[in-house]
Amino acid sequence: MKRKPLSIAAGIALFAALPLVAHAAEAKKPVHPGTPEEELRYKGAPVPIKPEEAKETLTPKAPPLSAAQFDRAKQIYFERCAGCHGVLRKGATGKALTPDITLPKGTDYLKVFIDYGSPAGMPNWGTSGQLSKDDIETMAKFLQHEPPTPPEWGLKEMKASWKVLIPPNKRPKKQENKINLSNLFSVTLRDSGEVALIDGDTKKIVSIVKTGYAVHISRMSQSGRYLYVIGRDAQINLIDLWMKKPDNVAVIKVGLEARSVDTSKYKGYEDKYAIAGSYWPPQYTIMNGDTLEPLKIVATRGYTVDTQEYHPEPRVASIVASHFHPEFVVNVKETGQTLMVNYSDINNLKVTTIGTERFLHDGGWDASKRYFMVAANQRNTIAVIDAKDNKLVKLVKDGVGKIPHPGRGANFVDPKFGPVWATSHLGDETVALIGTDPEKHKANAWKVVRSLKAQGGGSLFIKTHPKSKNLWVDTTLNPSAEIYQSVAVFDIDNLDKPFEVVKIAELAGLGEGPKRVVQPEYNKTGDEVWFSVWNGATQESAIVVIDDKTRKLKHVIKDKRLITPTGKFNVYNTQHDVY
Ligand code: DHE
Repeated sequence: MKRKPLSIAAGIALFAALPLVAHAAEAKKPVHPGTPEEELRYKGAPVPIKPEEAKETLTPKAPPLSAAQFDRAKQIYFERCAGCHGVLRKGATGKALTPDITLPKGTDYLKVFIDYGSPAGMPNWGTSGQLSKDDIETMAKFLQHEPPTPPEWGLKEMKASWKVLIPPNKRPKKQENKINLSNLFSVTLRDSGEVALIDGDTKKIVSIVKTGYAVHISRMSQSGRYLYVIGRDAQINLIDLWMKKPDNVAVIKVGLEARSVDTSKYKGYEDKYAIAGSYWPPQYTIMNGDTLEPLKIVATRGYTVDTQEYHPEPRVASIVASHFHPEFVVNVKETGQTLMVNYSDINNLKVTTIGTERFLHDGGWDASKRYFMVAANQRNTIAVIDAKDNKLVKLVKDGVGKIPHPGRGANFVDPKFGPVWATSHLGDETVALIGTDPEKHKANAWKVVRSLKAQGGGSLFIKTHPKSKNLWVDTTLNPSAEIYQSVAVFDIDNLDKPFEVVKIAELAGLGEGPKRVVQPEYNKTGDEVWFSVWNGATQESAIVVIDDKTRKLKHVIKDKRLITPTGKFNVYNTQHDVY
């Protein structure tokens, strides 16, 4: 059946469209009565599961729906609602919407809720003009039926999607190109489903490699040879950087929706295994590092850390590779469990489950790479995990701002408080500096020692480099164009000094469009910092390279192939966890 397009932009990922839509609608009606726009933008992403794949169960007591209405409701639900409420409606950042809750409320109540939204975080889909009266009625009825369940994705499905394009014995024996690989950048081209490999020395595009839909992040193998890229559709592309022109050598789909990938980094296991976490099905998969052959799939369904109730859909958020043990650190969002997955014997898999905090999202190592600092974003908490002793050190709450979003965070030495790891926030303008040295600065360890005030809320990423004295903070999702098109930079040696604003988008000299500035990333030597100027898919985007010392423009990378650049991953810094 031909689907009716949704009102915003059919077929386009809602998140991708949001910056444009919000830009155009800035002066119009608020999309949301009670939740800041920056927070809304981040939550409201569509789920790439095809609605027709989800199995329907009609609930006898629920109001009837025609087959066409049911299809329409599934489509709207996956595109608009599942990102917050979960595919199975068991609740994630949004409330649970299972029939035991929705049936007693009834159609009229649910209609009002969908139409007007709520101060707790529900968008006003009706009064903002995004859903029609008919759609609202359909959704109110649909929510009283059992949630349609997407299919599982086990070894059979993974193997059917798995292709080794060039087997390891047919690959180069040594680097066959002249690129300075350690200063190469893998750049996410979000809406074209590609990554751009850019030579950090010449600033030229070396190759554009096809990847999954709405490609998300890149990670490096320990040796620096293999690049792993994951898309929201859970496709992983393995790229061999030694080839004359770096390209895909293997590909697999580990589920229907995913965000994270990493590789084994412990001594003796370099490049041996890869791991990917999925949002749907809720699971992680361990694969062969050089072929992506799936070896072990482990479900993350289970009990929440606090109320200890069963959650059917706990999504896998960030994953990092431990430097202290042959382990992956796997952060399970909805249950708030951090899993230390030991890969030394994957047939007899040992997993240490560390109860941390619900809504785990992104995070990074402290400078010693012993402590993993992960944001439980909806709990305004940073959980500190000791990867040597495999235990929770602290849930840092006091002084953490609203919705911490560190990316991997930033490590530097505060002149007064010693080594710190820092995060900015989606929900407010603060930057929290947390002490990370329990040996020489014990009194400051695992406490917010300083809270800086940056430009505003809507920050996604923060970055510095061991050789730099600058701390860069973006504000990508701030509602004000002046703020989201520029970044704040602090002087690490003088943190009391006001920050400087650098107008990155203006420096790019682009035409029309939102031109959101996102994710600072350093080059290998730490003397340049790169920013994406993220424009609409049909508009010109750019990468702006700033000289870190002078904070002045060094170079603008423009190319018609640079479509919606977002994350950038310098090979050396990603390989060695330098941030
Ligand atoms: Fe991301 C990291 C999930 C939206 C750019 N993002 C992550 C990680 C997770 C995640 C779990 C940590 C991976 C790890 O370290 O293993 N991101 C999600 C979402 O669920 C969310 C909120 C909504 C969605 O539908 O995906 C989301 N993310 C975005 C964006 O819209 C961003 C800004 C642009 C884009 O390209 O999609 C975006 N996310 C990034 C980037 C990183 C990331 C650049 C890696 C940062 C780093 O420095 O490592």
